[in-house]
Amino acid sequence: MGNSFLPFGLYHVRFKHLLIVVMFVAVIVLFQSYWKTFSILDVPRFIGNNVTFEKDQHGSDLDHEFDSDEGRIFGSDSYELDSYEKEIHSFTQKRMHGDDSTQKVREIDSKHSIQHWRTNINFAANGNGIQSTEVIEPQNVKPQLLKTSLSVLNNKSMTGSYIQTSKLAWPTSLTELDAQLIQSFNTTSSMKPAWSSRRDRELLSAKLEIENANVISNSPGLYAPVYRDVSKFSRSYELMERKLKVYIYREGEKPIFHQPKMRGIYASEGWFMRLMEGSKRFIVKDPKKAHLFYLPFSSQMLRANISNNKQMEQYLERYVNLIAGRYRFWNRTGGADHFLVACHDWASRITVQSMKNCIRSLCNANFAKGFQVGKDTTLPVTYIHSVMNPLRKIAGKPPSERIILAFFAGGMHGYLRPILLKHWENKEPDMKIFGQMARDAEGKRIYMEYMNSSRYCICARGYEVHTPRIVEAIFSECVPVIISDNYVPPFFEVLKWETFSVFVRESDVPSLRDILLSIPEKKYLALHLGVKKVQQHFLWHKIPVKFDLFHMILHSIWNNRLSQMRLK
Ligand SMILES: *[C@@H]1O[C@H](CO)[C@@H](O)[C@H](O)[C@H]1NC(C)=O
Ligand SMILES: *[C@@H]1O[C@H](CO)[C@@H](O)[C@H](O)[C@H]1NC(C)=O
Ligand SMILES: *[C@@H]1O[C@H](CO)[C@@H](O)[C@H](O)[C@H]1NC(C)=O
Ligand SMILES: *[C@@H]1O[C@H](CO)[C@@H](O)[C@H](O)[C@H]1NC(C)=O
Ligand SMILES: *[C@@H]1O[C@H](CO)[C@@H](O)[C@H](O)[C@H]1NC(C)=O
Ligand SMILES: CC(=O)N[C@H]1CO[C@H](CO)[C@@H](O)[C@@H]1O
Repeated sequence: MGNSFLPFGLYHVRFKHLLIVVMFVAVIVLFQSYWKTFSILDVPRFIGNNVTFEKDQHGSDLDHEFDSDEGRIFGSDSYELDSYEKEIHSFTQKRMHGDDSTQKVREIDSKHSIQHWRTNINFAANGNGIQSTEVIEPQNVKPQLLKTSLSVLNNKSMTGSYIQTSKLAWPTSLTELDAQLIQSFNTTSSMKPAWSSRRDRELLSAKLEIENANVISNSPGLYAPVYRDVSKFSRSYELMERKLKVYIYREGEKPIFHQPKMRGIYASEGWFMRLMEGSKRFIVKDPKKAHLFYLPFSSQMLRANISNNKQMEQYLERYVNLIAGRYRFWNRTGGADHFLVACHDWASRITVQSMKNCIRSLCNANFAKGFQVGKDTTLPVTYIHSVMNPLRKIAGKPPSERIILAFFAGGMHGYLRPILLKHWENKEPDMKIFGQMARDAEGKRIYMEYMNSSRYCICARGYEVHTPRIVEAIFSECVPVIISDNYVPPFFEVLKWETFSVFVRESDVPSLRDILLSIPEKKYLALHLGVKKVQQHFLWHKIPVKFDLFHMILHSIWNNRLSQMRLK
């Protein structure tokens, strides 16, 4: 909460005592679960590693911070479990990447150490600030590196096309994901339904209409440059509103099913569930009329009730067997017209078996860990503090008043953030890169002030690839810089992320500043405008409105179902 969005100062004072008690309990539980964890995961060789554990256990960022598995102290009923879970992540990460990446960074480091751009930032009092930035070429560095990146970025800003040649340019990860998406249209085809249905024919006719959509140059309410294809999106969205019918299985017991949790870091799944179950437009009572079937469980509640990975999987498998036995729909497509919406870190893992054909809307959208681009879809992480006022657009400062080049603050979760700090904490006056900020009201105010006054907000992965910072940055009109290899950004099927964000590969952290400085002012202004234009897609409304987050999530699911169907 050092970084939290809303003023929680009052809460903080009131709960200060409670907090201390909870921390104490958490530490004890943690210590116990440490042993339990490794017996569950059956990785006994980790046990010798006590140095790492000590460091993590005493880290002040075990609790509230703004990231996956973080900030659960408010309204948290499974706090201990979360901390315990973080330990597992932390260990696995360190084991899997830790040594490797440290080694790699050392290599990169030596390569880049000569590469200290002498930069002259003039924080002009005239309010023009960063515009007077001047990049002076360093003496020892291959000059074409900078030139390449500049011209590529320049060129990109003009043409909008992908250029794959320069490592310093757009990261391969995004380009690769794009290739994956295109490939998925050709190759991913869900199993042929056991028998065809009228609903399939309706979907196919919608698909045909979308593919033949008239080219429109401006669509009301949509800013064309931020979409892959605004004509198709517009048509597709319209058809979804008119035609899509969803059936929600009644089976499944509370609290795991049918009981949305509306606050905290996993709130996206709760908000979707609440709004879906309350939707008059999309829901049908008769499953025969449905194009899509929703499996209405909360991965957060599942996690809270069952702490064992295997048992969670089995629980979901029993559910699938139940509905497959009771209704004909699951067997018809093997689950391909079924979907789930889940935000917990583990949701991806526990659904990959029994729900493998389903369209999975997941926060933890990791391409390297079973997320299938074109079938699965990314659920944005939205940290909700107040149900009454779920998310709000913040009037950020105009570009001319954004005098800080880049901002980051947060706990040292995962392997990447320590690397980020190692390179950029207290290194350059225009790089405000911090660890955990103070958690009081003042800390929050400062955090907001930084988000408000920075050109770029660094969204570095934590234990997992996803982070609520992306949505946060979008709200404060700060261009998100996503450093999280293999993360598939939300609404990837529809949005052209490179028009309102910057992707930097994890291995390029040492050149982060160069990359950002090499983005021309004109391009930056375009990115900034893009951010403002996509804000509408990341807002929850208690009563959904056109193009809002609820509709966008549903649209991605609809979109992916359509793209898996074959026109004859
Ligand atoms: C811009 O990109 C195009 C290909 O998209 C290329 O032919 C051209 O040479 C590039 N221009 C510069 C200045 O790099
Ligand atoms: C995929 O399909 C498109 C047309 O929809 C075609 O142009 C492209 O060559 C195909 N790619 C592959 C890898 O088959
Ligand atoms: C699941 O968790 C909720 C809230 O934490 C609790 O009330 C309920 O009893 C739990 N159910 C089971 C089966 O453990
Ligand atoms: C669906 O298939 C499963 C496994 O083959 C079977 O047990 C079940 O009875 C089938 N459901 C229906 C409704 O026929
Ligand atoms: C951010 O900046 C805008 C414009 O200056 C201002 O209206 C808003 O109050 C600021 N927000 C915060 C939290 O400082
Ligand atoms: C088993 C093991 O790794 N023990 C180590 C625990 O940490 C202390 C202090 O860092 C080491 O001295 C032990 O060897």
